[in-house]
Amino acid sequence: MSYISRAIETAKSRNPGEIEFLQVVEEMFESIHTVVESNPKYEENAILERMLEPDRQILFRVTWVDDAGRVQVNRGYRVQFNNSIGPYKGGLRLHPSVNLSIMKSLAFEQVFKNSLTGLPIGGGKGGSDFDPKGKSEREIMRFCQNFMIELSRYLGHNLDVPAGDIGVGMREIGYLFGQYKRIKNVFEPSVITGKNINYGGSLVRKEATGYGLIYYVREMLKDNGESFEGKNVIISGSGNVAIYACEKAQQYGANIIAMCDSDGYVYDKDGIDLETMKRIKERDRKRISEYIIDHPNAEYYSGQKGIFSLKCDIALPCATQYDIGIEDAAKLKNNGCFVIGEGANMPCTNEATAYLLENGFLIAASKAANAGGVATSALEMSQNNMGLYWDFSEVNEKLDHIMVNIFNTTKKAATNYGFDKNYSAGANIASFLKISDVMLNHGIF
Ligand code: NDP
Ligand code: 2IT
Repeated sequence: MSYISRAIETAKSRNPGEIEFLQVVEEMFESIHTVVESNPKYEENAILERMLEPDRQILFRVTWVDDAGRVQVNRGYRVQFNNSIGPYKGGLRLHPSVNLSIMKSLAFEQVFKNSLTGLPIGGGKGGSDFDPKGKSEREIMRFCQNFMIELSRYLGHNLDVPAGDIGVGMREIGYLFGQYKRIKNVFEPSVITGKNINYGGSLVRKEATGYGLIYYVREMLKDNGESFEGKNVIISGSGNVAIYACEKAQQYGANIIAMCDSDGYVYDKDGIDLETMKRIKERDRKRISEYIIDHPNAEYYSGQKGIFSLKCDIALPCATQYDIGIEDAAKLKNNGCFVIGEGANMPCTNEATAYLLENGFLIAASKAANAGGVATSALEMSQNNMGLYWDFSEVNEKLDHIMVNIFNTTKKAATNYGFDKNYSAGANIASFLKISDVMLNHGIF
């Protein structure tokens, strides 16, 4: 049995039932087979076993009181996976589906994603099974404050720096930062990113994941003699990542024909009106079904999955993990789609990814393609530490440059290791080489 196979078996026996975590491990390890098996040093130094075990997994109770005066209990998580190249860095997710396996899978991915940005950030992830849907603003504030009471023990600008993810945007970051400031009695802006610009946030952080995704896909298209111009695009999700992916793709001449939330999807053959979408989703926090009130020519269908049955050239899954299964992948192929840009983390199952690659799809893998968010978080930390702030175009140019670099890095690794147009494998190899080099050759144990 090869070293990789044994490491996967160890992961399975140590983490029984952690389906999501084991999926990301297998996906990563499959691409690094040649690298690992060609150098005995990896095994001699137990590199894979060290990479598989988070430095620390923190689980805690969050107690808060709802508007009716009832005491509520949720579970809080922070997985500090690996800080070989910088402080733990990664978002906080508030969603009822949150569990330890999902947290670990996201934290594991974050380690490698962050290394691709070229910036000094390690990997972590956190969150809670708290469901923000249907909660009042005061309830969300009380939850965030109580969550931070415990989380604050484990944070610090050189230790662990969270940010947003599903269910956590600028509003929640404000509640979290405000509570941290009260507990620690210190104004420490680089302890959390995604802040409002009025108290230390960075311009472009809000747009960064969506814009960065489009910059990466632009490079991938260019590499294959293609562009966004005139392409029909579907975007799953209508949150932070989806909205700014839509904005930038439209600026590049793409026609965004559909977007969704977890209830259903909107199909607008004339192209999604982004201002309406921002009003419904960002300002009013309503359901996407309201879109057709202003745009009666558009169509609304309940059930989010149907979005992948639409005819399109490019699909940008920007909602959540494992959104695209094998059946969705087959529908996309049969309808002429040939490009997948992963704005969400791990939006394709391993089976779907294998099928799409076999069928010649160009895939911009999440760990590379959505790294613009965390990269801009690192730029926010730099600005906080310098006490000096850049204007929109300066941050945007830096982001664009970082995404071009990430594309070139992933392409080069894919080419060097015989994976041709499989940029996902390139992302896995390049990030593994960087983290393992530090752990193997530079005394970072
Ligand atoms: P938001 O909370 O802003 O938006 C999430 C969107 O996905 C909503 O439209 C939501 O619909 C939809 N959705 C559909 N199905 C689900 C589901 N089962 N669980 C959760 N959401 C669902 O989150 P973001 O846009 O920030 O994040 C989207 C994805 O991008 C996630 O995978 C996240 O990890 C990833 N990501 C985010 C980054 C960031 O900077 N924010 C950076 C890198 C990756 P509904 O409103 O109905 O729940
Ligand atoms: O998945 C991600 O990269 C994020 N949610 C952003 C993390 C960050 O620290 O900005």
